[in-house]
Amino acid sequence: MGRHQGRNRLTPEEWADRIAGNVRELARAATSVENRRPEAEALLRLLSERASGALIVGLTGSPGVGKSTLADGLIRAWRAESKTVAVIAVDPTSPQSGGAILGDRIRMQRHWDDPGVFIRSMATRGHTGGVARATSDLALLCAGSGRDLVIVETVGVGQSEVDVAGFADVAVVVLAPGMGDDVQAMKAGLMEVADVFTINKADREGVEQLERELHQLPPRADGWTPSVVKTVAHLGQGIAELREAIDKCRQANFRARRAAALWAKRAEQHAGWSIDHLGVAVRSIDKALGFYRDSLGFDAAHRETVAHEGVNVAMLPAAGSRIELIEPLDDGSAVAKFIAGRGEGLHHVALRTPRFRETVERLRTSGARLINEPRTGAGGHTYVFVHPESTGGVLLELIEEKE
Ligand SMILES: Nc1nc2c(ncn2[C@@H]2O[C@H](COP(=O)(O)OP(=O)(O)O)[C@@H](O)[C@H]2O)c(=O)[nH]1
Ligand SMILES: [Mg+2]
Repeated sequence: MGRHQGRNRLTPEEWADRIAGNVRELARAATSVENRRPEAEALLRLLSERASGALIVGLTGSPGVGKSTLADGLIRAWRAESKTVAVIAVDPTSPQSGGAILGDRIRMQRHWDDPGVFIRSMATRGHTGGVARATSDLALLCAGSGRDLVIVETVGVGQSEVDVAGFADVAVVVLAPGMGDDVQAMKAGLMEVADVFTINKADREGVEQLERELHQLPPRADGWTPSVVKTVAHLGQGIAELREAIDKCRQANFRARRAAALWAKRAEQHAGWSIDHLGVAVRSIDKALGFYRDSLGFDAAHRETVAHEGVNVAMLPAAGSRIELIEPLDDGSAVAKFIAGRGEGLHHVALRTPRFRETVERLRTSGARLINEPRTGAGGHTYVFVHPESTGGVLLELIEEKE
């Protein structure tokens, strides 16, 4: 594996090892991840491929219900067993006012000198780039670098900017009596994401009412019945029960499986590249279709004449990718010359990449032979051809994957 250009020119493997035991290295890596540095991509790709024993818990609820105070309680419970913790607090307030983040800091600051606790606050307003992506990337970083517990604190449920349910192993929805959280109104969103309900501020009026409403929720489609736990977070009451409920849900494992699938998808996205199609040069598309359509049963989904390339093409969806049959319009076309020289057969491989411009630049600096300047085709996609002499003997088409 090649050495990346990033931190001290470490390989992603070396970098990952360094982060594992060191909270300051983790903080630096988190900054690279947030800034979407290219070397951080490589690191995340590596971490997403590694098995992780981390438990990712989402703490979601309205501002002020006590999420940070609960996080603090969970940190203490895990630290009591010498387990390491990371907290990612996503805050919708502006970085200027900083209100709740300051609150988070104060509530969790008792851990500031504990290297077993890593806390990262992220303001959503003023944040450049996708917060959802940054959040799941940070969670992946913390989980993949060996933290035992990763808590992601977010506001809102279901339709929120950061849908923690998508990547958490256990999604805890935090409610408090008298906070104006209308269970009926939130029902649809709650039903989808809550694995555990916590009624925090259980020292207040209205707990029973809220509890009743939660128990009246219809059963979930996947058969899981969310537990309902009562806590008084600032007094540490109910934390043990909350932890138990989290563990029970984790053992049920349905979410872990879902999260694993999501991580796999994420890893794929990191790689980002895919085979868009394989181009096969043929003398006659109609004749070739006799095989691909009639014998193999592929549909010719799309046929088109690309005049400036001097070809007719037919696209056949095949095994998650596509086969492009290419037939020369006349003897002057490059494809006609290809067939005359080499015979019918594999003409080019087309790769799709989300890092198109970056890749073209890299090809240029490395001296690869580009056949054309990047241009935009009829379908609106931008592409460039790389000469076989640079690619190991096959014409390569690079296509931009638009994000
Ligand atoms: N009465 C009471 N106050 C609480 C409880 N839990 C947290 N608080 C207080 O509620 C306020 C908001 O808590 P915080 O954890 O910052 O809420 P967050 O915005 O959801 O993170 C703070 O002043 C806490 O001390 C609780 O169980 N009972
Ligand atoms: Mg908070």
